Amino acid sequence: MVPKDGTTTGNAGELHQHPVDGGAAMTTAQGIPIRDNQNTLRAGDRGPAMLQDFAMREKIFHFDHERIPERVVHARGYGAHGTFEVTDALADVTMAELFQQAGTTVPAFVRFSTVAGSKGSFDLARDVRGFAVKLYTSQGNWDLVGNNIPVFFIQDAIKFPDLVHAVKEEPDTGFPQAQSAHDNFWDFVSFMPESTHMTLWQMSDRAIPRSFRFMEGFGVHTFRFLTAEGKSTFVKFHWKPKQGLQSVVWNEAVKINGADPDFHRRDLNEAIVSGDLPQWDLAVQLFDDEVADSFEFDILDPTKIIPEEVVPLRVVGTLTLDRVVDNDFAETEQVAFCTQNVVPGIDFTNDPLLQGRNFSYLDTQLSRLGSTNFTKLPINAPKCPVAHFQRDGHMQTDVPKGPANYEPNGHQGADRGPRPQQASFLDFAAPVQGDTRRIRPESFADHYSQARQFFISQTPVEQLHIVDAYTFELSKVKNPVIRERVVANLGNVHEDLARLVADGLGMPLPDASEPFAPVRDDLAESPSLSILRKGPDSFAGRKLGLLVTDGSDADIVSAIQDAAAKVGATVKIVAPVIGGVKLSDGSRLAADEMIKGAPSVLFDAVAILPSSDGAAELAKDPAAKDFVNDAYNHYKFIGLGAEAMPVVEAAGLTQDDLDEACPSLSAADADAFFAALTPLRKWDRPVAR
Ligand code: HDE
Repeated sequence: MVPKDGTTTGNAGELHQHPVDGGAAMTTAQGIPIRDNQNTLRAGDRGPAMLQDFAMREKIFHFDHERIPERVVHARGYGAHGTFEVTDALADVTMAELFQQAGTTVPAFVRFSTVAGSKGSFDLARDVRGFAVKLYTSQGNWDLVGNNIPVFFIQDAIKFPDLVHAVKEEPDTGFPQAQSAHDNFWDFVSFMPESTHMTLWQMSDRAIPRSFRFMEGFGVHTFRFLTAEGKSTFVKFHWKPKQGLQSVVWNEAVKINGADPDFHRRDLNEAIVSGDLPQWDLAVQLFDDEVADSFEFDILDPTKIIPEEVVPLRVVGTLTLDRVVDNDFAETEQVAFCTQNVVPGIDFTNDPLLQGRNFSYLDTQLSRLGSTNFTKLPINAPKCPVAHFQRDGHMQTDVPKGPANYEPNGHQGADRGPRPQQASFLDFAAPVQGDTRRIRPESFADHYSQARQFFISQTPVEQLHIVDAYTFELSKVKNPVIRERVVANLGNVHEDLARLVADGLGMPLPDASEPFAPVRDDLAESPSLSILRKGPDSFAGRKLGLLVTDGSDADIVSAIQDAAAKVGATVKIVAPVIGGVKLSDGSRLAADEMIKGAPSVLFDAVAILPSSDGAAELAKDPAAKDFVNDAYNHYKFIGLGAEAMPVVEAAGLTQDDLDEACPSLSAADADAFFAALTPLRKWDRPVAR
């Protein structure tokens, strides 16, 4: 109500506002200060909303357009900032300024992701993980857009839309979400023997990592390093986690997805925030034409690896993730990785997948970010000078000065603008010949030899996990003809693999399919392909779930906390209620989780330390019984306090089941307990698969 003299009497709505003091003055996006963010301007106390309420209209207008298209693949991801430091100069093979001197550091941004699921899907899908790194170098951004698996499903980019359509939700039903365990994926794969090698990796525990921190990363394709003189050296890029490798088991993954769908992102966030900074070494495999020609496969074929035992890794730098993002949308969602972002001294090869990617990544940004000016967003902007005559376009934020917007030009001085310089990006002078044809070269025809090599390089436990994963996935395939085609392909990989999967599916073993090229069974085992052989050398960076009750022994609890701090591990206190417990000495211990919200799948090992009354209560609690049972069935180490037996027995386990992997706990052996956890799992425990 506005009095005749034009002064306002205030809004009636103010009567219903809770006064909150402090904070900067709130404005509209146009900077106009506003006095009420709760009530739309009304005509009369109970009357209609007024169109003239620009603050309300602007607010809703902006909200309506908050979403941008999610990535067509790798939609679910999590990013962090870091620093990359060169530890071994590569001046002999590349002119890249970054690699001229040990000690050079550049800012980095990394985004980890799953491939198939939507942005809101769960973290522990069985899937390939993206491992995309942007290095902001003095010569522009270098994006190494890799995966945690060193090979790919297809050899030619033209098949990518088919692959992705096949793995995503089926178009008629709209499910399943974030998983390959369905007809369309295996139907496609069964007709694409070139995918077999990658499915071996995908069915291995590599596809259910415990944490982003415990995965390797690979550039996949063969790239080139180039000297200023144009001399080329082939290079493959590897990221090696200093934390060691670790995965979960499938039954655990399924349960983690329910208990904490954000398991991986939470893990990375917590590690960085707590100062336990994850690190990876960047290693390169360097080789020349002669070595390339000596291989039985084509180095341009992205379904092949070069075993580390054949061309050794040279560690050249270290990546440290040291800062979480300030804003998930502005940084992680808007970061635009592009495979074509390479710097002088790095160049592409003719890998047909890489060549297709070099088109796709730039192209997709227009669809996602809506403007060719996406390079101006803070997360994408190079941290070196940028000078060109690209102009205008949606959301242009530059205000270029002067008359020149073309080159060459005859303007003088500052008006003239930038000019191409000699000491700049150098394209490899590749000799090219031959007819233009749509062919798959003969050198790309062997689809099974390296798949076999991968299988025989695994430990027996890992081989069984691969068998189980194929069996599970194919059990979700409704059409038996598809199962038969896949198992027939596996027959070319390894007799045992095909037979065990056929047995698991309850089907007769089909004849192996006809391979396009003879399968080599003489490739040597490559131990570096196993995860279990590359485990950590301590429990550092891992998490112990400590189950306590009122009356738990205060000395042991503090001894465990001290011992954990010494090895760099985290202890999470799990209690019957989130309010915590009163320990034996009368002190209060705050809980991190209540037992009903913290199943043992969230921890790398557990310890059960109830008082005798507490144990009697826990023995009645289904959540506590599952806590023990799952830990046992997932091969985890279980530390037992003196009073823990009733809980263990309630879970159906007997003293006989409690092998040396379930050490009894006293304050004196807390250090020894953590040392015993180093292998992470007790794989020889007799658990039925
Ligand atoms: Fe990607 N891929 N990809 N890809 N890819 C995308 O780019 C594509 C491939 C990878 O965290 C998209 O910005 C084609 C191999 C990662 O933002 C898109 C082909 C490898 C990420 C695209 C491949 C990858 C992507 C979707 C076959 C491992 C996430 C959104 C020729 C070396 C990057 C986007 C991030 C994302 C296309 C194959 C890794 C559509 C056409 C091989 C880690 O451009």
